[in-house]
Amino acid sequence: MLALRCARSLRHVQAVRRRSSTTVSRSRRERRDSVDASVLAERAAWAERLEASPPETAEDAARELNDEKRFKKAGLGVRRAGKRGVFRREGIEAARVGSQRCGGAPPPLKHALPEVLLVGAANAGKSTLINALVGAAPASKAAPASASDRAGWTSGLEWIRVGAKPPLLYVVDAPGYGAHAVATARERREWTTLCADYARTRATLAAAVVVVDATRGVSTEDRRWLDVLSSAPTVVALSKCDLLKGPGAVARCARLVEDDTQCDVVATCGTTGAGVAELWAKLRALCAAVSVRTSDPRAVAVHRSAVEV
Ligand SMILES: Nc1nc2c(ncn2[C@@H]2O[C@H](COP(=O)(O)OP(=O)(O)O)[C@@H](O)[C@H]2O)c(=O)[nH]1
Ligand SMILES: [Mg+2]
Repeated sequence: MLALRCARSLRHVQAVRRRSSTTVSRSRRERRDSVDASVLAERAAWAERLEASPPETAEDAARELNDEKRFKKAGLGVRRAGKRGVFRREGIEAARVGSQRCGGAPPPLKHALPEVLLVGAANAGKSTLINALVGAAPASKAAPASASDRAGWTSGLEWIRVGAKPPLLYVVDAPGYGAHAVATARERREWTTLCADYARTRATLAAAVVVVDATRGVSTEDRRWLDVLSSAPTVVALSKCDLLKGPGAVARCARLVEDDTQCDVVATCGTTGAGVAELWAKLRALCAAVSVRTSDPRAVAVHRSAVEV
């Protein structure tokens, strides 16, 4: 009976894969325990929804194609082979300055600066996106956030100072949620409490980014976090958009996620840096209100590429 059900679901995934505009199966780079059956099922369902939502008019189709071209051009350039491993369009100095584990206290910070929290499912690409935000190519020595193909790698809140002279703001990386995280149920519960407490009580929280994996769409937990973060200005970053295939898929995916979340959505790709300039521009706008509170106008001056848009 079980074998029959497995074969049926495999046939279903294969059928979706044949006509899908996103990655449905597990790639060779993805770990079996981190991209498990539940993730594959989410991918298949999301791929079907993307397929079933073509643009309504020719104008919409043209707009989708245009957005897609813009997105592809927006990468930060080919990785430089040099030891610093930055994108060709260089970033900003950044360093990990402290962390908070479950049951621990927040780290003492040298500067009172606005903070931007990134939350999202485990393996959604939060740490990679933070590195791209500061211009550090994946796996480079310059990368301040630790990324991994293991869902559940980030196990506490991590403060990353963006900018050095002057420091501009802190980006806070968080452990991911979701049952596929390679962690015990207890660890996952503790992470949820840690992040929720931070989100509810942190006075310097200026803005939040909910990272939604473009191959999986918006999950129930993403929605729950959008609720938890309702008191902070929030933007949704669509990650892994390089894995979407077909004409207009990125724009269509962004449109659907915008409908689902009623939030501003920015399409990004942490491995090429595409979309980070737009994300900075959004964050700059969101932080503007808080910079009044912290009375530090430098706090809203951000990544060079944000100025270049
Ligand atoms: N193709 C692709 N893979 C990505 C992207 N961002 C992250 N990844 C991969 O997804 C995995 C999880 O990334 P990570 O940043 O650690 O996710 P986190 O758990 O949300 O912090 C890693 O293997 C990354 O290389 C992206 O934009 N495109
Ligand atoms: Mg991480």
